[in-house]
Amino acid sequence: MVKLQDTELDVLVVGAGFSGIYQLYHYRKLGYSVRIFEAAPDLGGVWYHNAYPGARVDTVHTIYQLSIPELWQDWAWKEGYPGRKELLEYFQYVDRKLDVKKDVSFNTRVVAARFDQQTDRWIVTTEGRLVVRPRFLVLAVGFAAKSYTPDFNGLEKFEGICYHSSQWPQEGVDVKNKRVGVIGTGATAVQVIQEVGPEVAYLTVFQRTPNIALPMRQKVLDAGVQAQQKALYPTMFRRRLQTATGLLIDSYPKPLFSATPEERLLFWEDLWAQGGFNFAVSNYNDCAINEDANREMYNFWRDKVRLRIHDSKLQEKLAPTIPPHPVGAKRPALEQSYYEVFNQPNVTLVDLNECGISGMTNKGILTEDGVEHELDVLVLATGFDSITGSLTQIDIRGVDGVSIAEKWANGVYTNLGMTSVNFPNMFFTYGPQAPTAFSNGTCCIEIQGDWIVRCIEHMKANEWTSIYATTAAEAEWRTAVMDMGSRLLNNKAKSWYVGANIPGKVIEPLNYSGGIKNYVDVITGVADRGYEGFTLSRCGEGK
Ligand code: NA7
Repeated sequence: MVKLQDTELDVLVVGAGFSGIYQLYHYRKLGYSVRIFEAAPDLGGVWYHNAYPGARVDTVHTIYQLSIPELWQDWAWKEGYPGRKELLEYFQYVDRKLDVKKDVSFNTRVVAARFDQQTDRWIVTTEGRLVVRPRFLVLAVGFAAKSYTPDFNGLEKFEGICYHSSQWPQEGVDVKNKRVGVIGTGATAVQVIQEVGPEVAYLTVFQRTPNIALPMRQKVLDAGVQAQQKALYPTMFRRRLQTATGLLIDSYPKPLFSATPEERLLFWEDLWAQGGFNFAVSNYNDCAINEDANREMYNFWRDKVRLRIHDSKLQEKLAPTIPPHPVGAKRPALEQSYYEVFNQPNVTLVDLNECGISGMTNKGILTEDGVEHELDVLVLATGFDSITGSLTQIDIRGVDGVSIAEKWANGVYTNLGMTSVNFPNMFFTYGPQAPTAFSNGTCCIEIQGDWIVRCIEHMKANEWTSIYATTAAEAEWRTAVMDMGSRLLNNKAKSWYVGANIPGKVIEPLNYSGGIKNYVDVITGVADRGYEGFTLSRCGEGK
C-alpha cells in the first residue's frame, strides 16, 4: 500500500483513461514522481463508466489507440470500430505492457484543489480526505464525466429499472423480453436502440430531435492483414496531425456548388459506401459554413435513410423533409442497424415535439396526451454537461479564491484550451477551447499531453516552479475561439457543442474549430517562443 498523505508529488494526474495513461507513461520515463487518481475502480475512463448496451467507439481502430510503439506493435483489434468490451481489454493489455496500475489510486475521487503560492504546489483533496501536494496538476478527466438528467417531474416515482446511460451497472441489466423506454436520440441512444431493439418485448423511443446518423460500416478484422498494415502506423499517427479532425481524412478541397449535381452524386455515393465519418468529414469544404451546401448534403442523407424505413410517417419523423438542424451542427452518430429497428412491429417512436413528457409515474412515462407508456426499464440517454462539466464539478480554486466553476459561469476563459488565468501549474486535456469534440480523442489528448510534458520539462530545466497564463493571452485565445466558432453552422443547433443542452449554461462555442493542424502549429509556436503568453517564476521570487 503506497502512503500518499501529504506527499509532494511532481505531477498528479486525475483520470486513468487514454489521456491520463499517456501522461503517466511520459512522466515516468522522464523520472518524475507521478500518480494518477481515478474515481473508478479500474482503467478506461469514459469506457469504464459507459457500460450501457451497445457502447462502441466511432473512430476507426488504427488511430483510436495510443501511438506508443510498444503498445500498438503487439496489439490486434478484432473490429474496425471496437466495442466497449474490446476497449476495456485494450486497457488491461496496456496495464500488462506498461504496469500502469501500480501508479494509480483507484476509487479515489478528487473533490477539491487549491494552489499554495508559498510553495508553488497544489493542495489536492480526495473524497476520502487524502491530501497530496503536487507541483503540477493535470486534469485528464475527459469531456463527459458529468452526466445530465433533465428534471423530469416525478422521476423518483418510477418503480422499474432506471439508469442514466453513463451509470449503467457494470454487470448489465437483462432487457430480454422487457418493455424498454429510451429518452434521447443522441449518439448514445442510437447505440442502445440498435443493440436492445432486437431482443426486447417492446421498445419506446422518446425523440426530441432526429439524429442525422451515418452508416458505420463495421468490419471484422483479419489479424494477418492488420499485422501487414502496422508498417504504416507511424505514418498514420503523423498523418493525424495534418488533418483538421485528427482522423486520416479531410474535407474535399472544393466548394459544393463547383461540382455538377451528377458529380456530387457520384462523390457522395462513394463517401456513403466508405461509411464512418467520411460523409461528414470528407465532404465539400463549405458544407460546415454554407447553409445551401449543407442543405444539399442533408437531402442526400435524408433520401438514403428513408429507403431503409418502411412507414412513411416514420420516414418523416426520423429523416424529415426539412432538416432539424444543419448536418454536423449536432454530433452525427455512426449507426449499424438503427433505422431497421424502427421497422419492427414492437417499436414505437414518440415525437416529443408533438407531445411532450408530462412526467413519470410508478409504471412509466406519462405524455401530454394522457397516454401512460408502461415500462420495465428506462434508459436516460440524455447526455452530459459536456466539455466544461468534468472540470467545474471539482472545487478547484484559483489563487484569487475563485473556483473554476465561478470563473466560467459567464463564459469560458482558457489559454490554449489547456490552462486558465489564476490557476498556475494546472493543465487540462480534452476540455474547453481545444479541438476536443471536433477531433479524434486519442489524437487530441496526445498533442496536448506532449505540449504539457514539454512545458514541465522546460520549467524543470530552468528551475522555474510556477507558470501563470497571462490575462492578455487568455483574452486573445477566447476571442480567436469565439470568432472561428461563430462562422460555423453549428450555432444553429441547441447542442452540447455550444453548451445549449444544459439549462442556464452560457451558449458559446466550446471547441477550438481551427482544426488539429492549426492547433498544433499555434501551441508549438507558443512553446518555441519560450512560452509566450505565460509568466514563469521561481518560488519566493514574486509573480
Ligand atoms: P447527447 O448527444 O447530448 O444526446 C442527448 C439526447 O437526449 C438528445 O437526443 C437530446 O435531445 C435528449 N434529451 C436531452 N434532454 C431531454 C429532455 N428533457 N427531454 C427529451 N430528450 C432530451 O448525449 P449522448 O450521450 O448521446 O452523446 C454524448 C457524446 O458523448 C457523444 O456524442 C460522444 O461523443 C460521446 P435534443 O437533441 O437535445 O433535442
